[in-house]
Amino acid sequence: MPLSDTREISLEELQLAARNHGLPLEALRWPVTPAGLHYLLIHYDVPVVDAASWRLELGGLVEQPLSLSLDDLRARPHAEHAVTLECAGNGRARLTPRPVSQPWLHEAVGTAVWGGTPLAGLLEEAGLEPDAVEVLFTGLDRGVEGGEEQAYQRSLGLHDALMPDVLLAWEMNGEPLPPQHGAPLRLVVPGWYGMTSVKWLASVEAIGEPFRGYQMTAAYRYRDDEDEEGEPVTRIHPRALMAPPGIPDFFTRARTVPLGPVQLDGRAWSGLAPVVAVEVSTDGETWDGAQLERDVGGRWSWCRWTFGWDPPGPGDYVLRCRARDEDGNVQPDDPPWNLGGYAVNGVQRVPVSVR
Ligand SMILES: Nc1nc2c(c(=O)[nH]1)N[C@H]1C(S)=C(S)[C@@H](COP(=O)(O)O)O[C@H]1N2
Ligand SMILES: [Mo]
Repeated sequence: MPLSDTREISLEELQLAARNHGLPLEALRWPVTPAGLHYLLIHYDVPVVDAASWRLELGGLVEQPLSLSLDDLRARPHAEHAVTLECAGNGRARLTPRPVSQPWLHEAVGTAVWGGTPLAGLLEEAGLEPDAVEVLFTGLDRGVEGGEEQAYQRSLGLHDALMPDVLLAWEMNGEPLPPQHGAPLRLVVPGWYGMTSVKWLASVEAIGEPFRGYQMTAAYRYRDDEDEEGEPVTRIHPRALMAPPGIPDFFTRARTVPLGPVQLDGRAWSGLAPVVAVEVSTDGETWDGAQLERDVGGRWSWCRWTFGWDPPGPGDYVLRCRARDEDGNVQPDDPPWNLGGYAVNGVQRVPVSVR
């Protein structure tokens, strides 16, 4: 990924940002994100797919390859999970130097109720051959990235592909998938950064060697320079976000809050382990615990947090929040730099003016 030393966002970055919108932070107040407010990340073009003639080809190292229409899939066991998806590049835009790609600030997140059938059931039905080591997912979308023409493809090791909550999903919030979210069928891998959840699925293939495609070996690796092999980006690191209080300035989005007690609120999640604490700082020095509440889903969806704040007087404040999970992962103030700008989960700062 090229790097930029200037703070100015280029027209190419703006072009990506206008296609791939984020969650407006006030939409953190919905337990389940309405489809149109959920963030989007589309590497190439949204493909136009005729759902009536579309089929999923499930093959490779299996005893019984399957070719499945949507009706065939609907005849399989149905499962639903509320899942918080986050783009691995969330937070990238604030790095210096800045990896030039989709310039996310904080907002590449959303929670939807995904409905479909467990992938494990279909792999079992097809019967994995003993020499299968990974499952490869291929989307119908094509493009050029890093100079290579390609279909969007990602793989998962067998252990991860067989996790019971991994879905082949044809529904989002009880409706058929919208085109931009992967219609007619997508993968949903709970707890993992979004790139894993391949949209517009064409095929699912059991393979005998680790897949070395662009999205596995060139993109989505933690590394400091191109020559390093690096570590793969997998599960979502903890993050808490605040729905900014008060009202925004149209251009700067700086907040104005009337003097008096105010309830701060937001969401927190981690794909590594359940969130156990959210702390809030209103003075830049001390941290106090927020109330946590699970108002949607189970392990794979974000929690709501609330915090009562009574500002000591009029003035300018910087509000901050941070999440900690059960494994002790906490959000750093300044996360380590990496070439792709992945998992940049630094603490959110929300300047407010109390009047
Ligand atoms: N086929 C395909 N699947 C894809 C992508 C893509 O560009 N093509 N983008 C991935 C990335 S990087 C993310 S973060 C998520 C975004 O899912 P959403 O747009 O439904 O929020 O989809 C993933 N699946
Ligand atoms: Mo992403």
